[in-house]
Amino acid sequence: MSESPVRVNPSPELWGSDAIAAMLRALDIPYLALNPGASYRGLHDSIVNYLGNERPQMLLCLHEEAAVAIAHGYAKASGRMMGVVLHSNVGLMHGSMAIFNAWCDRVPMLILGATGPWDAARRRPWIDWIHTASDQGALVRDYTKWDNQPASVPAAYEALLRAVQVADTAPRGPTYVNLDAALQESKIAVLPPTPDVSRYRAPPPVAPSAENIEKAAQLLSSAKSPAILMGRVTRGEADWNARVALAEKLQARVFTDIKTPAAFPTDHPLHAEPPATFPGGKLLKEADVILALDAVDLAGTLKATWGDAPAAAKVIRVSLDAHIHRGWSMDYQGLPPSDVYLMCEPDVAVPLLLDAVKARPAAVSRKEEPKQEKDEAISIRALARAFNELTEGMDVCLSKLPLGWNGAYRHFRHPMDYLGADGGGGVGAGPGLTVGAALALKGSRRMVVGIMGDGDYLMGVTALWTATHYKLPCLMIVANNRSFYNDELHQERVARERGRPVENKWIGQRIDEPDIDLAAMARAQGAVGVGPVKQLAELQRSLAQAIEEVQKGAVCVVDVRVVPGYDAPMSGAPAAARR
Ligand SMILES: Cc1ncc(C[n+]2csc(CCOP(=O)(O)OP(=O)(O)O)c2C)c(N)n1
Ligand SMILES: [Mg+2]
Repeated sequence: MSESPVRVNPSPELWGSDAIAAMLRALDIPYLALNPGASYRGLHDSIVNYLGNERPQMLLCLHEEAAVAIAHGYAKASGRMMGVVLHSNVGLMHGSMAIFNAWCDRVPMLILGATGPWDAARRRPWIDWIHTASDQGALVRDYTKWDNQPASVPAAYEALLRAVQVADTAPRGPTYVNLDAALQESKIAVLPPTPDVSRYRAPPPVAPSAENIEKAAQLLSSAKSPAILMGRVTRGEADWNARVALAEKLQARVFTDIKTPAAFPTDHPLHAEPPATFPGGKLLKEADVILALDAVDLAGTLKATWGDAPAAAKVIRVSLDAHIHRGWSMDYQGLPPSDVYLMCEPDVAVPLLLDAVKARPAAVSRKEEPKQEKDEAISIRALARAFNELTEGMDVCLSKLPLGWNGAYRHFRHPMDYLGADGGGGVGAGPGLTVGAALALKGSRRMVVGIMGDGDYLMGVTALWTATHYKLPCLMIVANNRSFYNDELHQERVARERGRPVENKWIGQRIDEPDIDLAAMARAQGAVGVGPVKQLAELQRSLAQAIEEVQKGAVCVVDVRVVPGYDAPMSGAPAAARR
């Protein structure tokens, strides 16, 4: 996947952007996903001709939204940050929705931008003027952890050190460093020595106080019916095992959230109900103590369970997310009550609680798996069944699931089995998240598979080219209902409420006439395109063919025509839940 530049008489002269490039290497940024632009032509040259396009290596993307989504998927799958470079104001505007997704998903990312020259005397007519903005960082300041526009090479060193440190300090998130074109293109006499980056790393996790752990442990040990709500937890196997051990020691019911990555074996007898968009409800109401492990919307879950009445259960909230809560975006959700508040990362608290709690006797009996109804047409459920049969015993990493996916369709048995949703509900992330995960897992045994809606695929489809160009095997299965169907459901709701014809719900929603050939869009970018798969009888064979292609190293897309309709995807959803 390398693109090696020719080396012709390297000049002895050095430029500001060479120093910045050297710093990116010192910081161990592995890749820079980008779409080019003159505002950072200096840095571009330094990556290619000063660093030889390695460590970091450029990954060319056809759209900035894809570049950011790829870095997002990479961070989700690897736990590590990579970089993105976005051209002046316009590239940043294109990338901004994906930055919002990454922010809401709390993933680390180093975003480099460029502007100017800030010195108006050095601007080329017209173009340098329209692509220079005062306070460019303001465009993304409300959904990045920190931003800066350094005015010198030493200041750029410090800005990059800080940007990486801040992005990687929990709660993690994207940071933005805006590099003035003139700074990049200034000649420098010597390269200032790069600092020892090991002295600027993110701090180790903070542990909660022994007193608070004791309080939490007492509540849990004396509970009649404890429950654990899983939220943003790590992908580590040891952390997974500790969560399982804690649930077993407490005999606590466990609830998982389809918005966040795999956190607990869904086929474990203590796993209460399939991962849901809106977890909680009837079964959670039986709990008298709830341990919430950085649950994304704890207040919403309590509301879904107890309505407007105060939660009857005692709540132990484990989260340091409040450190990142600000005024503009409400992604902090409602304010949950907490009887014990452990302000730390959940996987730091779990082993401490595991030691401190008393074992409770087993009370929960094994659940029965629901009876399977026969599939008559291709629904998302039928698609899931065929996929499950074909991937039995294989290591799969699901990088995306469609909105109509019911958490009961497939079990998660390993932290890498599922990476969670897009964070910010910004449609179009599916392809980029999948390509980013494929980049992180390239060469591993795990096959990366994104199952996504046609709307999601169509908005982000050009991410495919980056996967084919850099040979990043992955499978995208499009659950193609030829509609922005989620919103048909909203129109249906509104029509019913207003006594208007429900039959019109498809208008302004259906993606039909012309019918788009999604597989051809894949083939056009060098991927293998399978489908459209229209008959149930063809489904298994088509998916098998696609899996084989990916195993041989291809990027493959299967267009599966699913009947519109969701199979109760929003279990526990309050009646007025919106998307
Ligand atoms: C950027 C963006 N635009 C619009 C929406 C509103 N929206 C939410 S779901 C959805 C439909 C997505 O379509 P698809 O991926 O095909 O899934 P389906 O609803 O058909 O199951 C839309 C348009 C959004 N969340 N994000
Ligand atoms: Mg759709």
